[in-house]
Amino acid sequence: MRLSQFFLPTLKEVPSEAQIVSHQLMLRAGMIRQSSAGIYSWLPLGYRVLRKIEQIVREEQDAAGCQELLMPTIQPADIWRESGRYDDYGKEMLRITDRHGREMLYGPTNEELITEIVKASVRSYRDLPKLLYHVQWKFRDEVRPRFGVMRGREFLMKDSYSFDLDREGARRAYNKMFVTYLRTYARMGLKAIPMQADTGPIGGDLSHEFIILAQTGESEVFCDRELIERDVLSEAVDLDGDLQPVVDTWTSRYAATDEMHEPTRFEAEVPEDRRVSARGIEVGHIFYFGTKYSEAMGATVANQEGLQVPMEMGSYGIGVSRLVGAIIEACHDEAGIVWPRSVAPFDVGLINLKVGDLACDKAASDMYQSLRLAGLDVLYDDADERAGVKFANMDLIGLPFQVVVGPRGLKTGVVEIKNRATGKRYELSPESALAHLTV
Ligand code: 5CA
Repeated sequence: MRLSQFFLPTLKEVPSEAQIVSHQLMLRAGMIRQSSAGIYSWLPLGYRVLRKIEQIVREEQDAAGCQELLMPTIQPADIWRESGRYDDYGKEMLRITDRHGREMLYGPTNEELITEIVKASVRSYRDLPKLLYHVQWKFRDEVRPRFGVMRGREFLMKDSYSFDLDREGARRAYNKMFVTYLRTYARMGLKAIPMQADTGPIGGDLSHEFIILAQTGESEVFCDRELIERDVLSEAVDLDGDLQPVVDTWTSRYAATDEMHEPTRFEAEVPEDRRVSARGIEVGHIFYFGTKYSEAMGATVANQEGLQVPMEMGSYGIGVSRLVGAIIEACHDEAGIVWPRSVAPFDVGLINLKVGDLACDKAASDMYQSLRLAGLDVLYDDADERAGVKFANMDLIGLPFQVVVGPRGLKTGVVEIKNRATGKRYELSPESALAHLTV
């Protein structure tokens, strides 16, 4: 993509309405624009990141045998009356009446709708287990939407739902999602720690929040340092095997949000030098709630004895749009965003320092072609701007690598590569630069 053609409305000033760094940087880097309180448009740069995150979430869900479908954003009120949540949900639910006077709502979550779908076609224990998910916009009329996409009113969530015959089956599904979540966040360059959690309006008696540590986190969290130091991606797990021992290695160590924190237990179980108390951002939440919805909505199957039993269910959410902000909270410096490679909007920012100079134009354009041929996503700064502005903008949008083509370097046949995360710079021939970036 050529910067001269790209829609990237960056801002020089820090917008006054933005209190936290991720919100400031998302506005400054031209990733989002507010449409009304807690509701945002995703501009091209931001949308690229959102899609990358979605893709990682999808790949890991698919690997766990979870099947993707798509449910609508608008739901009928009836099914929420059946589950008993229509009144309980209160003002957070956006209620709508259609032209025929039918009561509808903009879904804040999908337990009812998925139960309705599965109930209509699953009749026997032989049809189970089922693990289904979608990635869809939700609406919650939060009292205080704030921190940009971190606490929005309209936000993108991945929500999965499991249906099993019995508790053991439901536990297997829960464990599968537990392990899958750890991998999902690790692939985004995040360390997410599962913490025992309150179940709130979703209900149930087993629940974990996945929390990443960041100074601006909304909740205070307490955990054992060993959980932070684990390298999830290097641990091989068999998703079809018994995952309980793996889950136990996480849940046997202390980790709790302030709602669930027990100071005396924390001190008894965790040696002083390993006690971490920090702030955290909830990037996912998983629930086992058994037959809460299936019983209320009559979602039963025939078991091996031919008896009708309500299905055992769980639901599993990931805050896809919140993750964009959360990743920035975890990955930035004074100059701007520092994207982990796996979610970066482009792999490389190519800067032509002297647009209009024949040698620079040719070298930059050749480099642009070669990088793209090698399969990299490149943002090519071909705009006629001062070098200082170009560097500042590239640092702000935080692409993992910058390649700088300038007249001085070209005289000795080199270009410069800058690693955004480490700040290290290398002067290399264009061929070596290409090799360096495509390993
Ligand atoms: N039905 C369950 C699981 S599918 C559910 O709705 N869980 S939840 O309420 O915990 O939401 C799942 C995730 O969505 C949260 O962990 C959080 O990361 C994200 N989320 C929740 N509310 C918001 C919000 N207002 N803005 C942005 N993300 C949100």
